[in-house]
Amino acid sequence: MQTVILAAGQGTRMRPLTDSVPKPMLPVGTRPLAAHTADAAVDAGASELIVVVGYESDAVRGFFGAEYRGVPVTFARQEQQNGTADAVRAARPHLDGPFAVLNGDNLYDTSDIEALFEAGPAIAAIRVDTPKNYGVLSTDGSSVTGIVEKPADPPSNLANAGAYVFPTDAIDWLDVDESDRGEYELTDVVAHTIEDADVTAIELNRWLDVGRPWELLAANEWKLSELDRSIQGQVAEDAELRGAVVVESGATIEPGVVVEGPALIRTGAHVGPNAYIRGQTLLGPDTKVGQSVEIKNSILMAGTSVPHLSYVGDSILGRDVNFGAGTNVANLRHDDEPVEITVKGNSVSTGRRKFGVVIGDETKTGINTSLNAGVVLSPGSVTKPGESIYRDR
Ligand code: TTP
Repeated sequence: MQTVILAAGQGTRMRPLTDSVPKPMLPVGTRPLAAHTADAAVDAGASELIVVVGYESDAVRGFFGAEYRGVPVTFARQEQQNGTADAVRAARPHLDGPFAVLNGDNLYDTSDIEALFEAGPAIAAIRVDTPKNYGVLSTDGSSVTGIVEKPADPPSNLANAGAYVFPTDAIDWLDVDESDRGEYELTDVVAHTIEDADVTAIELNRWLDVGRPWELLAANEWKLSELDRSIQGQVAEDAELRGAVVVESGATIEPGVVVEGPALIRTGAHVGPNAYIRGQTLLGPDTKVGQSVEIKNSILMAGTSVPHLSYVGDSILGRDVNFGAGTNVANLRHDDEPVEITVKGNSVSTGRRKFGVVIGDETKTGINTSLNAGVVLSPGSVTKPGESIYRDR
């Protein structure tokens, strides 16, 4: 089945990490986020991937190329990010039969996508505790009878999980009206499809919508937990690698280092001597983690250095960041409340008791910088030696 992967969005809630990298290309385990979506489609038998690109499209095109895991890839360009139906409309010239649509920023289990593809017209659903924050489905047995966006009085706790199989006729139903929020929404295409065809709700076992920075951490937690131990790089004899640790070829682990799995040390990374890498950490390509540095449940993107005497917990450091010696991250509030961060100007709870900081690309901190829990720094930020940072900049 032809599968449309939506990867044109601006990822505004993920800023500043998406200032120059499109969200689908942010690292999740060994590959970009959208590669996991594509994997689920390929494993479920996709015949062609039609990847809709827009924002920072070169990175997405460069990653997928003409073929992905033996499946042909076609790109469709969405000129303006006017909504999900508009994005599928960009793919329309390439569609010629029943087709699937997957959000390029969602993680799924392959078996769930297989079930979706087998079901014919179908929509993926996930049971949630707070349905009023989602598109909510009404069902009659396994058939979908309605869909309503963020209802005050939800008809069920089955949320729309952003994965669909449409019948051929739906190619003609993509020209929906503009919604109240000024977008062309796939939900309206779904509503039309429900009226015309029997649409099955496929309940997913697991699903993650990666919209905000802490969800990128959650995505890594998911994908790192699936890694098997593999040591290809150079590891000093007295370094200790516990459990599901992956050290890629071209990575170096110096003496006195302890790594607790699941952890992924990518090619070109240099760790130690005497560093402590704790579980669910991704050290990206060409990162450096030096003497007496502890990193826990964090993502360090390509080229980033934390060379001396630092603690980094539950944090995301963009590309080519440099932490001055003694830079430390707070990841816990003394009142034990969930850490909040600012997303598009609003303070939002991460829902996490432990969350550190989000650091834009090419930031440099002065020595002994203290970064408070929930701080977000824009790309290219600089802090002075000894600064305590409580506010985003
Ligand atoms: P969203 O998560 O709604 O949008 P986004 O990814 O741009 O993020 P944000 O809201 O933080 O700005 O989009 C859901 C999926 O649809 C996602 O995979 C991106 C894709 N998309 C497009 O391809 N084109 C669009 O015009 C929109 C709005 C989304």
